[in-house]
Amino acid sequence: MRGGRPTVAASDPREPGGGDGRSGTAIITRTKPKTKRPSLYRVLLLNDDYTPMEFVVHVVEKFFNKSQEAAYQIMMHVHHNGVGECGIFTYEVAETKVTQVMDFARKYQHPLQCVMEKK
Ligand code: TYC
Repeated sequence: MRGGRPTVAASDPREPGGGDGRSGTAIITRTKPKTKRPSLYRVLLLNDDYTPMEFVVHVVEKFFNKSQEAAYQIMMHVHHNGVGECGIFTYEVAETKVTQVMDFARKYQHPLQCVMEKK
């Protein structure tokens, strides 16, 4: 787990008189830097009957920085299972990948579909 238990300062009831004389107020101090992990999104390719296999392999290499071998495996996974993951990204990066793939497929008049889903 991340984040630490906040420290409570001042007002110690064991102190003679039962406290610091400041009417039970306490200061909560943060013990760790305030960091929030961004939500992550899977970018998926969907199968269709018309987009050539070589085109899909090229797309996966070009936009997801995969080797030809890895891209071929992903393409075949999509071909056999209907859907497959090309990568996991923060929202804006995932959105950019989807747009790039969809624009590229449209340019070559292939019906290839690319979508993102929250992890
Ligand atoms: N099913 C396509 C064919 O047989 C190949 C293909 C694979 C298409 C993956 C889209 O995301 C895809 N030509």
